[in-house]
Amino acid sequence: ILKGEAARAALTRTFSEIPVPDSVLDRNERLFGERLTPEQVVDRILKDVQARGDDALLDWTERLDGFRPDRLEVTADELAAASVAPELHAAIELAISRVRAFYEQQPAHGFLNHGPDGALGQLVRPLGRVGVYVPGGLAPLVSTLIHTAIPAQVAGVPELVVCSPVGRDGDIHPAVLVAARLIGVTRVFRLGGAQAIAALAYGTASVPGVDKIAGPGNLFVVIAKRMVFGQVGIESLPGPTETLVLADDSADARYVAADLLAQAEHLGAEPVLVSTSRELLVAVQAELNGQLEALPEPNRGWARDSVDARMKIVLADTLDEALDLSNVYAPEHLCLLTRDPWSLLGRVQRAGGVFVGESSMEALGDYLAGPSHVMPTGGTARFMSPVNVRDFQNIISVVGINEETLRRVGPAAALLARTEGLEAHARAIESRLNTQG
Ligand code: HSO
Ligand code: ZN
Repeated sequence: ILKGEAARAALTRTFSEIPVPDSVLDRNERLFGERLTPEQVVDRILKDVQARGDDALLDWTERLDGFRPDRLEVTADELAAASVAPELHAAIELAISRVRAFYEQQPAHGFLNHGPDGALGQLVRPLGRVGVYVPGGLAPLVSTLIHTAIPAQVAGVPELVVCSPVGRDGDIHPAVLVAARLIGVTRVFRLGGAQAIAALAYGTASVPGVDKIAGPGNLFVVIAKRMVFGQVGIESLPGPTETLVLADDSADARYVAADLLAQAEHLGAEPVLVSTSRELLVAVQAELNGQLEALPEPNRGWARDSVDARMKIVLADTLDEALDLSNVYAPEHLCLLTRDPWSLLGRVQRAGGVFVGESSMEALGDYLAGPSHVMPTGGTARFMSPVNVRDFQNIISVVGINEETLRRVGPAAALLARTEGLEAHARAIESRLNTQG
């Protein structure tokens, strides 16, 4: 149990490169005959896709994912034929409609104000084509497709392109295809990893290049996104997930433990518990062990790794100190399990999402509470926001100054231009000042 300065130090993030597990280097050695870093592998993939297009996509998919798809693109017929059990179909529809209803409330319009200066404003336009990466390795993340594509669609993006690696059973999970169809995604490709990011960034004969790529991914996906940024927009670089549960003595230890474990079962996750009650901390630790044992494999193993390797337990003197520590940590998810959670909201400064009270568990937010579950990780909540409508729009500034205003402010602009040594700028401004009025 951490306290005071030690707690603050444990929750303060320091800059770190993405850790590369030995297993990745071992695998690279097997595949390439040398211990290439992930950056070196990604660099090869990006260059090859740029040079050889679809052939490179097929070759890398075969080499890295162990299969060679007959066709990269899911056909319209396959998309139409995908089906899941009726209850699951209804759950997907419910999630889509709730996420859509949430983003339809986000103010996202421009303005054009005709005033004494003339007209000044911002036009807001949707991006033309957005690529959504849907991880598929360990779990088919149908929710991630919904939580990324819907805000883009609400933004007005007309074309959504989805890339997802095929799972163990040899194809993209039907639930992902059904969600894509219900959302109205234009095109779906059986493509994962860095090669998918390369395809979306550069475009190939079969995969259209996009304006921006959204959605989380594994180490190789994140590295590829970093490398293509600039060529194409990147919505974020989500890393391993983290949750900070802030609880007082009124919290139910069973719920606290359950929420920490829901977090812990994500690979590499960091569960954090901050409480003002030592009794609660002790009770949660006992609960946690019990609930962990009761989890089936492989989830138990994943959760145990997160708990053993990364879980932090903090005792705070006051709720104020607890909030202060949370703001330092800037968690992706902040769960408030206190007597009066709403009273704390005003003091939350940095977090991806706040989950207020017992019936708003983070796991619900992962699926269908409303806001996207793609939230800033790793302390990036200091400067980033959850995926939202604005990520998929651009703003065009409108300048429509009238003559009268030009006469008033033009001389100052010309002076600034000369200060910068830019004589032609000054003359462009003054040419109008001399001829007018
Ligand atoms: N909690 C994860 C997202 C997720 N959970 C998807 C389940 N499915 C990262 O925020
Ligand atoms: Zn989750």
